[in-house]
Amino acid sequence: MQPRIILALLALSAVVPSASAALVGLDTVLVGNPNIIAGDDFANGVFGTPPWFVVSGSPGPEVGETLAMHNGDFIYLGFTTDPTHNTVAYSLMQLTDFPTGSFAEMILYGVLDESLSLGIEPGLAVLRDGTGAILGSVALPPSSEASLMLTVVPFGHLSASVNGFSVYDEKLDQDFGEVTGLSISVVPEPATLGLLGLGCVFMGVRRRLQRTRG
Ligand SMILES: [Ca+2]
Repeated sequence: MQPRIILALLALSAVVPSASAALVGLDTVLVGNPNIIAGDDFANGVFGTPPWFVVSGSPGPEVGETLAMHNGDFIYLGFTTDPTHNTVAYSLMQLTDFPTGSFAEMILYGVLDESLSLGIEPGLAVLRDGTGAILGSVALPPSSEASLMLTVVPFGHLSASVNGFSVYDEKLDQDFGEVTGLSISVVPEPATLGLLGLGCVFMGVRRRLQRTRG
């Protein structure tokens, strides 16, 4: 990860509220093309394999095949992409214990400085682009478990679903290059804070850095 990105992540950590009590068990997380690029089944008892970057909070421990995510925990996984192979990116995040009042968000970051955020709270899933604009949403039946899927074809199709309920399934209006990173966050109440999107904050920091770099 580039030093500037690390600095951006550290800067973000200053604005994320500190951890509180609620826990979400996080199961398998994968990104693939469709060969697995990065992922973790959280089964080895060692957080950081592959190297997640802890932006805020204190995720863990890994127990069994789940990672405990507390309110305010935000972890980031960046990876090198290969434009000749990363034609499709799919991602999967499974929440095994997702109590009322929780909010969780999975964000894919693209090489074109774009992002896609799939956020859920019990009963509702919302997909947003990097500007925070809502691309789609769906009401969900009550469930303490959630399986989030985001599949992106660069310059093509985007599909997002939670527990099999479609949030979005059509061509993207805006280009989204190869996926360069994935973040997972669980944020405290009020849930509306989460729906505004930590990803938007993150992307704002990235954009400022891009401009600085450019
Ligand atoms: Ca692990």
